[in-house]
Amino acid sequence: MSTQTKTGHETTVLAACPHDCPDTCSMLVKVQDGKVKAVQGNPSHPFTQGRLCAKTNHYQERVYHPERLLYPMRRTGAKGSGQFERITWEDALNEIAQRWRTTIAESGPRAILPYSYLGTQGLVNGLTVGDPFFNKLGATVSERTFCDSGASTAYIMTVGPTPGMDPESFQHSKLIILWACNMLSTNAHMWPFVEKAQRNGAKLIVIDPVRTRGAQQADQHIRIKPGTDTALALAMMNVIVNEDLIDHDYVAQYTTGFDELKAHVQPYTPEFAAEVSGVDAEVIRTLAREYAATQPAAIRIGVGIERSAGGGQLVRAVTSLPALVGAWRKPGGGILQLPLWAFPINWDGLHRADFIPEGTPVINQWHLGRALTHDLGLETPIQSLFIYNSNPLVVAPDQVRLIEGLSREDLFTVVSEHFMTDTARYADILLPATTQVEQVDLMFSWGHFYLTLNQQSVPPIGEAVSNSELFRRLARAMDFEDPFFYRDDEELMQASMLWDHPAMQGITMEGLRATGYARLNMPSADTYAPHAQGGFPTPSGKVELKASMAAGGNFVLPVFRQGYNGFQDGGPVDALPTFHVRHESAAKDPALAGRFPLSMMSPKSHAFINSNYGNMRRQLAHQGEQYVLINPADASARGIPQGAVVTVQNGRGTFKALARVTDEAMAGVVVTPLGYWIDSSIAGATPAALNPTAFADLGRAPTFSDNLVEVTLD
Ligand SMILES: Nc1nc2c(c(=O)[nH]1)N[C@H]1C(S)=C(S)[C@@H](COP(=O)(O)OP(=O)(O)OC[C@H]3O[C@@H](n4cnc5c(=O)[nH]c(N)nc54)[C@H](O)[C@@H]3O)O[C@H]1N2
Ligand SMILES: Nc1nc2c(c(=O)[nH]1)N[C@H]1C(S)=C(S)[C@@H](COP(=O)(O)OP(=O)(O)OC[C@H]3O[C@@H](n4cnc5c(=O)[nH]c(N)nc54)[C@H](O)[C@@H]3O)O[C@H]1N2
Ligand code: SF4
Ligand SMILES: [Mo]
Repeated sequence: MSTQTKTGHETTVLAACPHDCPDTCSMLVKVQDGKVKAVQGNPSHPFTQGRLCAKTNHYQERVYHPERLLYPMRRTGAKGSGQFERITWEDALNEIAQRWRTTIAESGPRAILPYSYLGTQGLVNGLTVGDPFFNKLGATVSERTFCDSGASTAYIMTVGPTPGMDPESFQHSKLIILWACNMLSTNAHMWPFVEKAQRNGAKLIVIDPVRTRGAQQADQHIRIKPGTDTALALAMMNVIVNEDLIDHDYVAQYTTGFDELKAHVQPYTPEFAAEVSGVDAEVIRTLAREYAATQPAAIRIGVGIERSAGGGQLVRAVTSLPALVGAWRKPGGGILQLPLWAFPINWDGLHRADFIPEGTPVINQWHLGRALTHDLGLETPIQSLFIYNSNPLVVAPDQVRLIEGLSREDLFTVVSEHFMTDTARYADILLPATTQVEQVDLMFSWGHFYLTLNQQSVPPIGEAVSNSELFRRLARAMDFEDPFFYRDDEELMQASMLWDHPAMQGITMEGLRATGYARLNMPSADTYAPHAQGGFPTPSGKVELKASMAAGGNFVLPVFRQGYNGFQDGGPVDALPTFHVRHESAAKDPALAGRFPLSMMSPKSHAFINSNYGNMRRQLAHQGEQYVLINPADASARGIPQGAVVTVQNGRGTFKALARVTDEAMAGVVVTPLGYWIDSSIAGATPAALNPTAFADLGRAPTFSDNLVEVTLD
């Protein structure tokens, strides 16, 4: 297909879905008379296969939404009131530059904090777009461990930054475990490959506290108490080792630390794991035996896996399993974490960490509420906040303190957004951002091996600008001289990849313009078995059952912190995968568990993507009002009928939701989806009000599944 196909007055543009979603769909945009009429999935793309999803099927409704922010605005009412007046771009930029200059003169640039994540995922407008600017400015560094930081740290400690399995190769698997992965909602385009394997006789096992859509279609659903999976994984190893189900040759040639692991897993018997996790000991034994015997066996871990005190060690344990049984030997065997590692991205060039002045402090983004309310003991308190590509009031924990911090009269806050989000309401200056059809971008994927080009379909609407243009304007306003800050989007795309890398062989911008996407130069999924003969990118070149990297202590990968390197937070790390009790549990804090006996999780919704679409009618109708899944036993013990308004609370906060009494939730666990806005909530709060700021053991991941609450009838 060419870049643009014309039929009558209609043009089809090859584009890409912008969202922070593993599927990175190739999107066809239908344009008529300068307006987007419709979008659809590209039928020729091997992963998209012609379908988008419930979130983006009608992307044009987001683009032309009557509440889109189209002009810069200045706050006129109280913070949070949402009252703004239109101003010019010139006024907005002058005001920002003048405020920042005053702050820098009085307190230094560290009093300025950027806050961003993945409103859009493109290499031009996404994760790193503002990093060179803020690094050069000398602002405090934002540590963005929003997603997969704990799992990535653990995975890299075990097998190195390998792409791992090709998701398309799951069709060749004989046994598939979806481990804390809600695939039918969060990674839906991978499902056909899983389904194909299942049709060919593979056994599909889902390990999740919730009876998800996938669990309902699985051959076996193993229900597990949140945050206890490490015990299960270690007990699987215990069985595999003690019943001698290991692949001796693979273990001998391609792993380190096996003897120590063997001794280490002895106390983790199936009985021990059953007691901790609620999974029957016989179920664990059978799982271990089947997993070892049925090759090639594949494990897909979701991001939800990392969100408890011991989430990092859990990923260490699960990532160790394939090597023990030789699962890596054939296509369709091994583990899939982030295929992102396959993409030769020019991270150093994108972040420009070399601009960061020595000694610049770092604030983890889960601590924004604490940072803004002077609870972190910062040497330079934060006086100005610049938020783009993120909606912290919904996605970050500690909502009550965050509102308090954002309400500070002395805080100068700028927000770049599509909509007046809960966070945007607290801005002093609001800046309008373009949507994907109004900009160009080059997209990596963290769910498949295709690089995708998003071409522009229509001109920017109103005075919206892309994030890349925003940072060019800010550089000009702050008198940056280096031409680096003024590169156009074409140059930015060129600079974003390491084009000489073997994985990019045969891929050109010209080619991408013609086809929209290209598979990285890798073997086809039918033959791809990257570690059939070892070759792991770890210090030893082997699977490190005993991790040599543990010696350096806990760390956060530079990609999660504006490229800032050389950091260890000093916390000790177990070299062998070890079970840690949840922070919030009867075992650790009986008094807390007495007051708040239910475990709350706030995973992804089906119809929103994080908090995107939480304000849109179609997706709200699909998703229903904010609800909480509660098991019939827990509901009846509290006199809660179906559909009742309930209050969910703990020591950090309270929110209200509609009770959905269902055994989709296991007893003792309540589940409430992420993405609803405070603005449309029943009582001015969302689950984020209850979420903890505690870190998991590795990579400073969040602990949203490690959260005790009580639910009462209103
Ligand atoms: N529809 C939709 N799709 C999305 C997103 C979205 O918001 N909506 N967000 C995108 C993003 S940013 C991400 S990171 C991915 C995340 O994709 P996933 O990781 O699949 O999604 P989550 O909802 O975070 O968690 C997955 C599952 O983990 C389970 N879980 C939670 N804690 C535990 C535990 O301790 N043990 C076990 N075994 N299971 C546990 C949850 O019940 C849930 O079913 O999805 C992406 N895709
Ligand atoms: N309770 C709970 N909290 C979670 C999670 C969970 O499962 N449960 N998941 C965590 C995970 S995995 C993730 S990835 C994070 C997600 O955290 P975020 O990436 O902050 O999530 P979003 O809510 O999607 O916020 C993105 C915002 O960017 C805006 N935006 C979109 N495109 C653009 C653009 O081009 N320019 C600008 N300037 N703005 C744009 C959108 O309108 C939206 O308001 O949330 C984390 N928080
Ligand atoms: S949100 Fe995900 S599944 Fe939906 S169109 Fe975008 S990339 Fe595809
Ligand atoms: Mo995420």
